[in-house]
Amino acid sequence: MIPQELISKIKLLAPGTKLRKAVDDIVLANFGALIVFISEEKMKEYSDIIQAGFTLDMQFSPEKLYELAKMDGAIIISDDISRILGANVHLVPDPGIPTSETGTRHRTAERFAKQTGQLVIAVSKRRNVITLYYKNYKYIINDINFLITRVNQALNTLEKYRQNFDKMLIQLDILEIENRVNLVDVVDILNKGIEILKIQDEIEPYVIELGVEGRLASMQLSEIIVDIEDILTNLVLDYAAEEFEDDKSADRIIETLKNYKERRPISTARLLGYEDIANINQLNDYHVQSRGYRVLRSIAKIPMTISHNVVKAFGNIFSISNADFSALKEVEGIGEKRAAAIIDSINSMKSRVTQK
Ligand code: 3AT
Ligand code: 3AT
Ligand code: MN
Repeated sequence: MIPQELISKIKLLAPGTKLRKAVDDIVLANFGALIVFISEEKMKEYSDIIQAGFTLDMQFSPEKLYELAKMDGAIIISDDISRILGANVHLVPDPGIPTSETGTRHRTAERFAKQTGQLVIAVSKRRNVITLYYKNYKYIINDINFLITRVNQALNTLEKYRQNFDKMLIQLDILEIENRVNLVDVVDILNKGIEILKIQDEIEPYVIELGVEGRLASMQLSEIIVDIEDILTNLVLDYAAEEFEDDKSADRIIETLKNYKERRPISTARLLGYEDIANINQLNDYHVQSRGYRVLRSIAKIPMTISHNVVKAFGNIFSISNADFSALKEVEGIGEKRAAAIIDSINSMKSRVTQK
């Protein structure tokens, strides 16, 4: 996983930014560059390791950066990328700082970033590679075509996973209405949803790195993911062995599941609080009842506090699904509209039962 603080730096260099335009031109012209990002105040602070060269103070533009890259030495740019502060500068970071690079430009870039904690970009003249150094991180900017292929592959996988997830949800609706849910059904759908979130986490940095080139992918991604997190939260609220007071506790369980290397049905069941589940047979035969949060919140769009009242009044989705209009309306916060929304949701679930 790429850490968030590094992702924010990768973003600065994404296609569509002025900085990327300049760097792409430098690569095309086979120039090479060493670019340091630093605030004016910090420049004074580091006067011993940023030496000589030309002191400049002009507005940043990709064209100017490109022209300055024709010179030897490093180029200094303000860390908000608004001004060019210097060019033809010699950097002398502490030679005692370890570096794995060989060329002087890249060795200098890595050491400078480690010593100062600032962002440094090295463009290799020989290899046409853009490398970003920040603190102790080193990140080689990916080729756009590689990124696009990779992101599209992941999106295809995600779409298939989502279709499966939706099928499982419809199946769960039916089981809930018929009061035939077993723990294994819940655990399987939870694990499938977590897989989807994991793939999303994996490709998100690439989508960010793609910048404007990744806009379409970004839209597709949010389209696929939209409500997954909410559904998973509600599933945990519905089926955790012990009733939770709020979303936070449920989300903690989802985080823990995400961090598991592999998601096994039994360990997921245990995480939900079913600690006596020892084998798959037990999991398959363990009858559970939904409290009803998913149907109330995700399908009928009832707010949490009021859903909570409904769950308190009826206990589980099976009782809610058999409650009539007037019984629902007696619940605090449920008026005509919300009672109707709940009944509509239940009816559409019931119609699937008869369809199957
Ligand atoms: P040119 O006139 O461009 O040949 P220059 O004095 O402008 O020389 P550059 O900054 O272009 O020098 O560096 C050219 C190469 O010299 C780059 C690097 O391979 C080598 N070089 C520069 N400084 C050192 C150093 N301290 N130790 C080893 N090699 C160095
Ligand atoms: P290439 O992959 O060849 O572009 P490199 O890491 O092999 O990069 P070189 O030794 O070939 O690096 O040096 C290339 C240029 O990098 C020379 C000089 O313009 C710049 N450079 C190298 N060291 C420094 C430094 N300490 N400060 C400023 N500029 C430097
Ligand atoms: Mn070289």
